[in-house]
Amino acid sequence: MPDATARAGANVALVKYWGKRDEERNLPAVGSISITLGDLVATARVRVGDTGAARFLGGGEVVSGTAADRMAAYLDWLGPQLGTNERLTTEVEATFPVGAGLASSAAIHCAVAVAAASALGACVDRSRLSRLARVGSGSAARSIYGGWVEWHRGERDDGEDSGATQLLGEDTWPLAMVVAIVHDGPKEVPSRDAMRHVARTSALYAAWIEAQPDDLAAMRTAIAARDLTAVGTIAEENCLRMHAITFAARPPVLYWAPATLAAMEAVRGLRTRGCEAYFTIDAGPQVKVLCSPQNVDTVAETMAAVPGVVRTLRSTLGGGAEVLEGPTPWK
Ligand code: 2P0
Repeated sequence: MPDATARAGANVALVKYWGKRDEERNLPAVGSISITLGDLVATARVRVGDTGAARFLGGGEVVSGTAADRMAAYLDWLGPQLGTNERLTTEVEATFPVGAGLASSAAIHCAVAVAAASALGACVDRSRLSRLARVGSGSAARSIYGGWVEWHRGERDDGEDSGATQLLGEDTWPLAMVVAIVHDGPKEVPSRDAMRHVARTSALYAAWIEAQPDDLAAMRTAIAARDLTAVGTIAEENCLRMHAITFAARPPVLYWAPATLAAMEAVRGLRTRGCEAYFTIDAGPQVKVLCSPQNVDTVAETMAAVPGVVRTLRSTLGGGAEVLEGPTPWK
């Protein structure tokens, strides 16, 4: 039975994906820009034709519930896309908490897509793998590349123009991220459900869609200029706008804990003391802080001292998805 192993880094959006134009294919209502992390990594082993085994194992345990159903459906869709009708199964490991707003589904689905292509000996370039990963989880489209990555909204109904491209390599402009964990358990409202609910009920959703092209354009310019102040300022504004539309949903979706706000204040405090640092927050209460590598110790110590912060993780920018065992699907 052929099998292969691949790994992919989590990514954190600085201009965020929120809302879909097609739920089945995970076609986004807006483009997004992210950084790929080198130290928050998922590894997936995919087996072909193993009819007796569980479909989805995580950390050695059989995964059940929504995540397992979603993965099984994805594997059933992915196989024929890569030219097989045999059953695919997967076993994943992550170096970081899963399902807590740390982009685990992006890293996992991207690693699964790459491992499946490798296990099947398919010849698939990164651009197509990005689109294949997207169907598993939208943000997984971005984890295929390292460094600074844009996932394009696209216009086509079939999604063939909605994949990611790399804006800047991970070594071109090294930055660091500190993640302040304020809650270790799974998040309350999965982002997939929250996105649908917010799009349907938030009075601010239309304004979000309208503002996104300007943020994307400004962010591209800031990245090209390696301008941390501009990147950080746009990222904070875009993050707060995303959370504002979730607050305005009926009923509201509130991802923040009290410590989330305290951590945001601590980041602002760092800046007033001359340490450039900027926050972003995803579909969970954790606060992710972007800074220069030389400031990472100061930032991590400051975040660890915030009341309610349980612990901190650190990461550099990371490279694109890689095959660890098996043939590489791209040339
Ligand atoms: C992002 N998030 O751009 C945004 C910001 C959360 C907040 O992408 O339904 O797991 O699988 O496409 O990719 C999380 O949503 O959702 C996410 P699906 P996904 O990173």
